[in-house]
Amino acid sequence: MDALVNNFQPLLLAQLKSGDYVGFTFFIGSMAMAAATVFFFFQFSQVKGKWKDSMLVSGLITFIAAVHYFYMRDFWATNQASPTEFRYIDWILTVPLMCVEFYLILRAFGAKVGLLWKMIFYSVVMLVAGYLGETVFRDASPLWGFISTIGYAGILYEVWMGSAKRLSNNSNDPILQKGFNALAWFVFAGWAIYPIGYMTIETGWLAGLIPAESMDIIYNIGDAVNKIGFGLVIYSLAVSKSAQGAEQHVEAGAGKATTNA
Ligand SMILES: *C/C=C(C)/C=C/C=C(C)/C=C/C1=C(C)CCCC1(C)C
Repeated sequence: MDALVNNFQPLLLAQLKSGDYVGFTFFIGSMAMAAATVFFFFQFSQVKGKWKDSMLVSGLITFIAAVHYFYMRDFWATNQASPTEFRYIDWILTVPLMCVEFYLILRAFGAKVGLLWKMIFYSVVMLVAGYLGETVFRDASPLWGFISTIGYAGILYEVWMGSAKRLSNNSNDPILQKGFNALAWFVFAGWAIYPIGYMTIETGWLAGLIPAESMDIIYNIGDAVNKIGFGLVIYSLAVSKSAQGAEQHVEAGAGKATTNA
């Protein structure tokens, strides 16, 4: 029996200890992401046409996060240290997918792939700089945080003032605009949670004010708010637009019936 357990030791997950609150938030994060994924994939069949693409991407974002959270929880429980690599690999996959969500909802109103690439480029600058500031150049974390913020500002500019905003304005579609504005608020207020976590590291501007252990808690809260919240906005937009499409269909059908009669 002992031999059996020992053979399978590498497959057993590290246990969370009582009082390990950071570990708890990793665990809750993995469950929340998994539950959200099931929800988004199940709702896939409830929406019509191109809205299925948007729902699929929402589900992929939370699915990728769920898998990373599973690994991050284990890494944390084993080492009691931040799973920085898993964290940034998760972000480098999911943040561009969030840019894809913007592109998908604006595509019908003339969004070009160029807009998508521009937003992905800003995301990469933001995340690569953040990673370097947390790892290789930790002593100079404020400088790398600043470079990262330039990438973040680029995304903010696109969705609040740039071409993405203009496409939304020109759409003359109140449902789309409402959804777009909600997503823009997530990028402005929700994404601003992350720099707060970053600044708690020992070379950061908030070092001493907020304990450094809170970084992962802050990132975990940010991920739950942003990945699940973003997906729910897309879901409600997709459902409203699908219902509207169905209504127009019925109206068109009714019109035809009258003409025929
Ligand atoms: C699902 C994951 C998301 C939405 C991650 C977003 C991450 C950010 C907005 C990170 C931003 C950062 C800065 C603006 C400066 C400091 C370094 C970062 C990478 C934490």
